[in-house]
Amino acid sequence: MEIADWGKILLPYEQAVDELLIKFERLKKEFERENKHSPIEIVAGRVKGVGSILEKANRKNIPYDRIEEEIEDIAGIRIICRFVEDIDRVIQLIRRRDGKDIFISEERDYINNRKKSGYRSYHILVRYPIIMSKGKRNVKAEIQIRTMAMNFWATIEHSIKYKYSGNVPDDLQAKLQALAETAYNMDMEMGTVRGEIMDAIRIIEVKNKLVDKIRDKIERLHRDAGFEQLDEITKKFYDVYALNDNKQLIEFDEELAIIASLYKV
Ligand code: 0O2
Repeated sequence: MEIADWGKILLPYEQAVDELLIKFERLKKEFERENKHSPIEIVAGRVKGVGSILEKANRKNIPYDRIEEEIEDIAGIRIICRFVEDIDRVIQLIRRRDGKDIFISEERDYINNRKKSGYRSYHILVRYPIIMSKGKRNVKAEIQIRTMAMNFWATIEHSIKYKYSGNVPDDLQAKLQALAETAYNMDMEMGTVRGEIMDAIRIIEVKNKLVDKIRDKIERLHRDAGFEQLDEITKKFYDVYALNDNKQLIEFDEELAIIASLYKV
């Protein structure tokens, strides 16, 4: 395998990551459009760098000409969730696509069976078909699903492992294992106030949507119907907004709807 070949080799992986990113982003949008809590908070994707691929091949004694067969995470997607419960919902969403646009080859549950390092995450290994100019290719990809707390821990631990080239001193390793438990306990605690957090998020989302509706009505009244009392209505809007009460915003929006119908907007 020539070093100059890598650009070409990685092309299908890049395409798979791009397509999968779009698909998971669209799923997230679907939930948001329906005013439902999205189990997907953040989606990220990357194609492993050549240095990282070679390092993994050396670490696992994989001959360079077997890299594509043996390394499962050249294409990687990471889905970050707010709550541990959301991880299960994401797994179900992916399983529902199995055999359609995604083909699951293996699932690795490092949440119930955490790694010795303390690492927690749910991995789904898939084959993802892409169409290139020369035809179809099934690209291997790894989807990692984890909470924000698990991700925070994994990011920190990854950098430390990199700094010590994998030979992390025992005391630091023990500290990291303890921190992994702290992160997991936080996830568990968050789960107990999930309802409260979701209510708070919903209130903010409703408020932001109301503000957009009100702004749009005022804009149309001014632009399409020559409504002139802009200063007055703007002041009233800011006063109502300052009350921090969605009911007042709803009433103001209804008043505006009456004015809009009088102006035939
Ligand atoms: P990168 O740089 O994130 O891509 P191995 O790599 O030997 O641990 P394997 O067989 O490739 O494991 O599969 P596994 O266990 O499913 O792990 C694949 C990926 O999961 C890793 O890829 C990491 O991203 C993540 N991971 C697994 N174990 C740990 C861990 O202990 N700590 C952290 N921070 N991440 C982990 P890469 O290629 O190792 O790294």
